[in-house]
Amino acid sequence: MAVEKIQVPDIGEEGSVEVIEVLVSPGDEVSENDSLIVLESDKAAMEIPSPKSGVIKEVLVKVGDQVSQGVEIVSIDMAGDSSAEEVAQPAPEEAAGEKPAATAESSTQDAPASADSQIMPVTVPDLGGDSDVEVIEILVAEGDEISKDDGLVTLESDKAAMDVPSPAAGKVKVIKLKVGDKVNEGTLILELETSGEAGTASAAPAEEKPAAKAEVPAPAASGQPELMAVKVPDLGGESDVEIIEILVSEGDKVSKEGGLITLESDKAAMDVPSPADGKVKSIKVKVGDKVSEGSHIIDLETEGAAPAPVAETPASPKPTAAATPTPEPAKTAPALAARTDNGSSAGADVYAGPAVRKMARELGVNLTKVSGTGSRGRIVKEDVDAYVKGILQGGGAAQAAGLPGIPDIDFSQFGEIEEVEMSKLHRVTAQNMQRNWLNVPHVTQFDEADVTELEEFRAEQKALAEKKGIKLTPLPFIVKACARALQEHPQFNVSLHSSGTKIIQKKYVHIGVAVATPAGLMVPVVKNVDRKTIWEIAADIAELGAKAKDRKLTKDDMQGACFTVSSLGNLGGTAFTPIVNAPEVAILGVSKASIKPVYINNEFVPRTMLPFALSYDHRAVNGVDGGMFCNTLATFLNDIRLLAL
Ligand code: CAO
Repeated sequence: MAVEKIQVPDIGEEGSVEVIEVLVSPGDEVSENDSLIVLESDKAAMEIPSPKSGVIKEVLVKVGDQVSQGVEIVSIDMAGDSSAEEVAQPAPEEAAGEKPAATAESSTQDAPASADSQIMPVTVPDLGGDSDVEVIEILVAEGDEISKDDGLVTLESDKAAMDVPSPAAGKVKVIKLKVGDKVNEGTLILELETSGEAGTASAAPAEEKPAAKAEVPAPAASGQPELMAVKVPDLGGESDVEIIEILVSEGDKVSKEGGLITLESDKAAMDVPSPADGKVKSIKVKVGDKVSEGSHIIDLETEGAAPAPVAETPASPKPTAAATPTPEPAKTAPALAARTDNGSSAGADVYAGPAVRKMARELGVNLTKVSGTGSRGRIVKEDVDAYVKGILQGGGAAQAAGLPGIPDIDFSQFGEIEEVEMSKLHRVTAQNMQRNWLNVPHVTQFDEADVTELEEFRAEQKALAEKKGIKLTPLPFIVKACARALQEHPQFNVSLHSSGTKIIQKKYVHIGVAVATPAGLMVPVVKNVDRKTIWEIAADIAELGAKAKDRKLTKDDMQGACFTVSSLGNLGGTAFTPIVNAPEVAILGVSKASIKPVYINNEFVPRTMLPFALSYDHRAVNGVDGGMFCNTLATFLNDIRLLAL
């Protein structure tokens, strides 16, 4: 029997670290890489794995002890030198009829042929500088048959999202992690039952990975501002990786670990974190540049305190190579070599960097629902902000109500297609329409006005209108009539307060006029309609319509409407149901006037009838009010002399 004392390996910490948990007791059988104790410093918690299989003889530390590299943790009876007595003492799993862990018994007593199965502990590989990284998804289940390089778990730090690939093909025996666990290099992920060949092949001693070189010269702790050249850290074997986002500007104050730039290869996106607190002095790169390890990206003015180098390999427990006949963990440096398109709570198949994913996860945003406005449709932080804002303003009612989304369909299976990016205006309009449709309990009432005299009067004014350079259409009359109806029915000139306990009564009358432009729908606002003449309103509509089409509307042109008129009168149609432009509570949809036979004084007479539809928010206005508003509107349009009073 060989008893060996297991010591605290290089944990990359200066000074001693507290033992916060002892995970084994004398008599426990442990496999290599089973955790023995948990240490915690002010930077990280880390599990110290056993470099050997065997039976714990004695535990040499207790909770609360301060330990450092070289301190003895446990003494262990080496499984490889087990006595005959131990061989005769089967492990509990064997007694239960299960295959034992990959102990000496299984390789000597059972004398497995190369095809026999072995248990391979799979541990978290080098995390490329990260520690305490969260498990956000377990990609396999116990009993799953998996292939080499299949993703096992997805880890996500604030710098990168990464899958840990399987180092071999096999069957998942036991999963040792759960979602939410924090892991470091060496943490046991699962036990994999492999064929004898696979086990033998992977039992080669793990090649010790030299610590990555510091990319940033550590300035002396002078207390004076120092200029630090921040360089791209180890990219896990990737080079010529594209910069897809610069996350800071010159003059910005940044905190240590705050993202500076986002890189993206064809496999993953990662943020390069700041190695220290400081101020961005100058940015040496731009979006689209290709960088590799060591590329100079930013000059950072620090306070002179020596910061940790950016790419220094993290403090992580690592059994020494010689003492660790462990199956070699995946050598992928996951910071960049990992997939990011794996489904996760943060969003499946989305084009977004780790910082954005983290932000989304923290806010509970499903990134598949967010439209990206970054280059090539990449989702940037502003998109998540806008999405959340939309939800807060009611745009997420569908999600909140648990309505199922509309699935994306591959239409190319039915014929030729082309994907066309929506303009920003189109996207905003779509979002607002959905928000209004879902939030406002709509009622639409239909009516018509006899505009025979209005049209006769308009025809009479044609020459004068031309002289004034104004095109006198029915619209300014309609807008003016709406203003008068709003004054007579002030319950339409309100907005509902979000508290649901009060309304905001408006004493001004500004009316929006919907204008369809090639870029999308805009609703410029004619201000103080109640105080303007028909000519002034006509001139305002013409000016605002032209500005909308030329995309010259100002913010002021678009704000402050109490009510909207949407006219399709130039096109035709008899009726449509406009959507209330919340926070307004009503909208008028106007269709094309036409000559109709109207029964007056016991006979049918030809009259020009203007069909219109009033949609309103039934929370603010009831049906009787709607009917009265329509009557008033029809009365004013019927006899436009009333508008002059
Ligand atoms: N019934 C019959 N004819 C009508 C009418 C109606 N309800 N409304 C307008 N017309 C006529 C006009 O009189 C004009 O004909 P004439 O030149 O013979 O007089 C013609 O239709 C075109 O009018 P217009 O669209 O140029 O002018 P407008 O004042 O009605 O609209 C504006 C102004 C800015 C809204 C317009 O330029 C425009 O963009 N119209 C398109 C309609 C639109 O975008 N509606 C938004 C609907 S999306 O919800």
